[in-house]
Amino acid sequence: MLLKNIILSGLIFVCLVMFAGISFADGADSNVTVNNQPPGLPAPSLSENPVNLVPSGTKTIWCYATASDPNGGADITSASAVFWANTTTMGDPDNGANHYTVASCSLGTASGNDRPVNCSVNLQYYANNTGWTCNITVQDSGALTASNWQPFNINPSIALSLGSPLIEFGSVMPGSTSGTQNEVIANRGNDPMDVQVSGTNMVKPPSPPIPVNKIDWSLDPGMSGKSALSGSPYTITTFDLVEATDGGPSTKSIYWAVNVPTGTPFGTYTGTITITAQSS
Ligand SMILES: [Ca+2]
Ligand SMILES: [Ca+2]
Ligand SMILES: [Ca+2]
Repeated sequence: MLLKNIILSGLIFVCLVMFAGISFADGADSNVTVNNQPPGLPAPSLSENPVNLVPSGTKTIWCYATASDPNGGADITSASAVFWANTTTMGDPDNGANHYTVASCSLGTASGNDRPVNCSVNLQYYANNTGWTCNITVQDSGALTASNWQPFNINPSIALSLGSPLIEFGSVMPGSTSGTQNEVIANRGNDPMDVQVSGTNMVKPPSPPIPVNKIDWSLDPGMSGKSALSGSPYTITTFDLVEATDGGPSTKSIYWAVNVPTGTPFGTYTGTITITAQSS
């Protein structure tokens, strides 16, 4: 009986060792190396194409795409973009007329392997009217990258601003000519421009008006080669005012004088001179 118990105990003991031996298999380590895979990027889209600029201001456009990464969308950690006119190359320095770099684009919320990328840029009003390219580059946490690009166009923008809303000829004796007044025209578009000028009679009812053709304009401060203003628009085709640059606005003056006919009653006469921008 005692021997049986000893043997039984021994068997039980052996069984426990075997059981314990099986349960030790739960502690084995597992190990796999997941490789970093490069991100992917489809051709981006533009928020507007062709782009219509804002005269005198900046126009914000977006170049955007949904990047993906086999390691999950969150593996995409940064994005940058370059917008350049086809008169330059991607590596050229930035310039408001033709080249913009966006060092850091915004990344959307990762979803599965995808992550939206949005690159916005503020284009100056003098950004060239030509073909452009937007290139986006995304990078993952392992510094692997993907790039893609999309062409787009910027429309011509023809616009001007006036240095003063009022041309004051001052006090003039009947039968004489006013001093010469200067109106500064600034090119607020992205292409060389001419101007069209027209005017109205200067009036002070019930007095007879000062006829519009008594107002002269010239591109010369000495009024040489002056022309009489008319109610019909006249295009000054030699104006040829180039577009602005990063260095500042591009301006040119038109000079004005009025000849007051003899017999004009005293008082203040007012009229309108219209100056509009034209494609040069
Ligand atoms: Ca990756
Ligand atoms: Ca241009
Ligand atoms: Ca011209």
